Amino acid sequence: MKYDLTTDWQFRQFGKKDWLPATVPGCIHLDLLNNALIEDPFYRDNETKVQWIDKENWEYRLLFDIPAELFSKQRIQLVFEGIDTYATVILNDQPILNADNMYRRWQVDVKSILNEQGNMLSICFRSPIREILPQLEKMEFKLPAVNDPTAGTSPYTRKAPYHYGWDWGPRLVTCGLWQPVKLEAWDHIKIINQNFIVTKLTSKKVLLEVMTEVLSDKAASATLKIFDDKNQVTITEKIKLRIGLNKVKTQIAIRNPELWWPNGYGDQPLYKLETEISLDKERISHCQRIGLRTIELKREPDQWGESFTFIVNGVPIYAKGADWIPSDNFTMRISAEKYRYLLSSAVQANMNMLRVWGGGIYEADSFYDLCDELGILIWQDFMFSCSLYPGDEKFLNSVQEEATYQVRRLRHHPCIALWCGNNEIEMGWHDWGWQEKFPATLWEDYLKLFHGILPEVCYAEDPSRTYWPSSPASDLDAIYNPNDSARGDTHYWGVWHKQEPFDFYQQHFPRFISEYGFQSFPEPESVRKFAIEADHDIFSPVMLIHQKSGNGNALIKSYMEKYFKIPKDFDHFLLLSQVLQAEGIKSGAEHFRRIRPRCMGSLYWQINDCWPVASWSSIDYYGRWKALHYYARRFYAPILLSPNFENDTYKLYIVSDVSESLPARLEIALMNFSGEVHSKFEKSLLIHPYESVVYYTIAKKDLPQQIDPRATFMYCALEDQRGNILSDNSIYFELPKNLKLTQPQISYKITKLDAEFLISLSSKNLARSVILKIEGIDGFFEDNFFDLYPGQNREIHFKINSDIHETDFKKAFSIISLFDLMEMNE
Ligand code: BMA
Repeated sequence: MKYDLTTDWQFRQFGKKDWLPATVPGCIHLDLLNNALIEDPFYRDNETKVQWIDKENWEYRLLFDIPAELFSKQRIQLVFEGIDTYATVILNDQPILNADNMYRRWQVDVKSILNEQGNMLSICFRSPIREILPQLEKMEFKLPAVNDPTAGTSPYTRKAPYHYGWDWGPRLVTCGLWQPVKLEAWDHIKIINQNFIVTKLTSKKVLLEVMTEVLSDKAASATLKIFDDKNQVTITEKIKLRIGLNKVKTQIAIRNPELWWPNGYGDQPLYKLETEISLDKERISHCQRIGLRTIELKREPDQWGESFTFIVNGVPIYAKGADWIPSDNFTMRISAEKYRYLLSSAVQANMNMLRVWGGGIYEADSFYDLCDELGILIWQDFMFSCSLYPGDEKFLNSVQEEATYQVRRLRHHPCIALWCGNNEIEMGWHDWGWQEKFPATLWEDYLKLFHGILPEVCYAEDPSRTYWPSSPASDLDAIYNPNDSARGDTHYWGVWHKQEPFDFYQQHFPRFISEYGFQSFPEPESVRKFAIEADHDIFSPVMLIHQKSGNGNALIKSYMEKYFKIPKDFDHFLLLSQVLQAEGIKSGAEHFRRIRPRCMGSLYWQINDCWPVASWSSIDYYGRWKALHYYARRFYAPILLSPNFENDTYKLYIVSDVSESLPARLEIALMNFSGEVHSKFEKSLLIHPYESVVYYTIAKKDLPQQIDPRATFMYCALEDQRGNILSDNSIYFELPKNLKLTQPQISYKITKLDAEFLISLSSKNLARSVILKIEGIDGFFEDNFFDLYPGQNREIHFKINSDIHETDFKKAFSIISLFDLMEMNE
């Protein structure tokens, strides 16, 4: 029996008199905001004005009664799903808990302290900064913390590293009850956890080993029943319970199983398994939803080094996706709807894997439930990133508790593909000068944590999955260069951090690329939510506060100069930065797909944002898709037609993530920007399953001499047998800034349908990077940021969230293209 303690909380600053209403789950910043004591930290430069909060201590309290039925139970536990972070908990004047790790669940037996009425629960949160600073002063050196170079307290506290700031996030060091608080009560028995391991899987039958952990205060025989919602499983067994913790093992078989697949490879059927245990008159139950699949990480020697391929149900999967960070600095604001929107956006962009990056949080249950439903595999980092960590016993014990709790919480999800120790720590030690600067004992501490405790927890609690020590890493032992492209996963940051041009992606041949990225700004409508007119300059103080990657804005500008012409208009600059980012990542992503099976995964950095900011994201904080997300849908399509210029030759690759051979027609047209076709070529072909193959080549020297490379392009399209375009792409012979684009002559028609508008458009001449805009109307263009080829007709749907009159829509709607962004008509 459960009883939520989430209403009627109060809070105050330690030492102050008045109590104010608080929200649980919540955090101090949101409570101050809700009580109008601070302004929105995301607005303009407010972040800088709220830095005092994390130096103070804060008190929370709740006066509560409990229902008679719950009070009558033999055992009552007070359960905190998550406490952020240093807190002393007092119940009815008795100290019951000292918390120091936000990533674990805390539970305390409180039966003997509770009253039926008038209980007082109070919690004092100590400043996470002041908790550590005095200890730091006594130390010979501070542990490196890329995100927290000044105070340097972050690595010492088991609290989300990104709260202390990141190169896409503000510094907002929260405290509070960030997860639900409740009472859990029972009489004699309780199921505390359950695990399901697929021991055999064929298309006819799946065998599962079920481990049910039961807490009992009686030694007695009981009955265990397991059944499912599809009526495929019913087992009833007599079990013997001892006093204390019982691990009950059961086998179940499911005939004609429906297998779970990642997005793009099949469906995501899920089985809801109900377990009931009856002992005398007491009957308890537990429900768990699972998916039937096997997953392994295949690492075998091959001609390029060692493979790094995820295999699901025996099928090698090309992992397509991005890195995931927390979707808000104040995580309690992330609703299940927000998760659904973002994860559905990942699916719409043909993604099948996200990496939950190690500087954030272990996400909420609803996140993993949705990934199960949508077929998104999760590369799950443990929450350690870009720092070295303490190696003392207290810290290691705390991590062990945390990891055990998290693995046991998440292991039944079919979406989880891999446990990974940390983000970029092995790389930090090898490549960022840490090895030279710090004593070798820190490396020993590293090994204790990431090659000792974490893999031991994983093997003990979840032997069915691989533990991978770090991202990037090259092996289970830290013996190779962690970012070796011959083995393991790789992060490539030459583009962006080292200012290398986009075509440098093509010099890299990783086995699995788990990070590469390029920044852009959110679109004007999003920027207007945090910046006023006076801030509308990318180098204004407010815009620089919303850029956390050093000289990022200057970097965007210098890349833009390289490929495009710099817009004079601020809004146009924001939009062109998105086109720039999308073009850059497209060139990387297509390359990493073309080189399959050498590379078997592409995760770009990053899909989402935690606040409104210039960042590497493809969806901004408000949920608006940037150009990159529209591009991702194309470059991650199951069939990709990808032209590439190699050794003075244009090569047309077709990359397939599809299991069957597909008959298709390739069409290539060389034309000028007004649509006059110089030459045309067509070819029928069979697309090879799960392969990347060159189907057509043309040497540069064989291109007609008389064409003007600045005003000509090669349009390439791949059609299925019904004439639907599977993938199309174009070759331009010059950089965008050198093209002789002309003002697009776009005509369009708007039709109102049920919950959407249909925009039919075509252009007489080439319109590059067409951007459909709508001002002040909430909704979503199903496609955007595309090239409109001469004479081509396109139909784009705009989904509306509320009823809009056609005339209002027409007034708010406009179209621009690269020609306008680069202000070529001046
Ligand atoms: C990666 C990540 C993050 C960072 C990103 C951009 O390496 O792991 O630490 O935000 O780079 O610099």
